Amino acid sequence: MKRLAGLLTKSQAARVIFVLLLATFLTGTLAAIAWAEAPHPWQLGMQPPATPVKDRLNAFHNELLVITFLIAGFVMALLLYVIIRFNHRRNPVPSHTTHNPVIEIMWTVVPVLILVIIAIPSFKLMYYMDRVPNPDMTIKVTGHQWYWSYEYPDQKDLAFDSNVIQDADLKPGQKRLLDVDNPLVVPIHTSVRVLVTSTDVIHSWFIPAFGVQEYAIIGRLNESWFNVDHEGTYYGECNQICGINHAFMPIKIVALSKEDFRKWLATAQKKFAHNNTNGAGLRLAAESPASGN
Ligand SMILES: [Cu+2]
Repeated sequence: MKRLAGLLTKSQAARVIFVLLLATFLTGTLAAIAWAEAPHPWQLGMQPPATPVKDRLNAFHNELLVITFLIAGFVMALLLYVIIRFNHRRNPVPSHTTHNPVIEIMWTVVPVLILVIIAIPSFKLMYYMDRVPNPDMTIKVTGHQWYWSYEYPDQKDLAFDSNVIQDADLKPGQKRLLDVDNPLVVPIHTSVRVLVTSTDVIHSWFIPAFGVQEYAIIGRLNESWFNVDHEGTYYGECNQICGINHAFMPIKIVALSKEDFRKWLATAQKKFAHNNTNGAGLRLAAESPASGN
């Protein structure tokens, strides 16, 4: 140890200590960003993933975090080195060098390479998120000021609106500004194609746990998809400022097993029968089957 201390000057020792502290800080921070089981106050990181898209988004996010920390750490170390080594006291006569072609080429080429390394998985992920080649079912989502409506075109045109539950009507356990009267119900392990549109202004259908965020634009049908891998309730919100009640059009999705979904479908088709056009294209009061409840 004495020999080691003899080898290092004071400034070198300070540098070693700095690097060790930096490494400790970086590993500590990265460990703290590990998964959380459920959302809780002061949570760090994103919601636990419920779809393969979100899985990949999380993995990519973590890779980027490592790259970002490495770059920030490197730049910070360089800055501190310059401050310590070349300050006025230690280096009274500064060098007048203004150009160094090798360094200039390096600090141009290296960032370009880093960006290319990031761009390749990024584009792959974008195409993966874009659409699913063979969807098992389709859901149409329409944004309105200020609620969502959902249609199941392959389930006898099942259709209903989904409105926020007002504060005064909240039952125990229901989440304020997140729970709705009629959630979107989907089966798990099913590739669901989502078609998103709007009837008035631009909205955005955003489900963090699914990694789905799709603009709802008037006269356009935007496409996205998800395949939920476990049963549960997932919340989202309109995340495009769309008017005075923008904060009051949440999204609630309930993912059920395929069997439970079929049961729900049977009741929902009765419950929302008054919305059902049965493919006739025209909604006639006389033709509507009696409502189940
Ligand atoms: Cu909106």
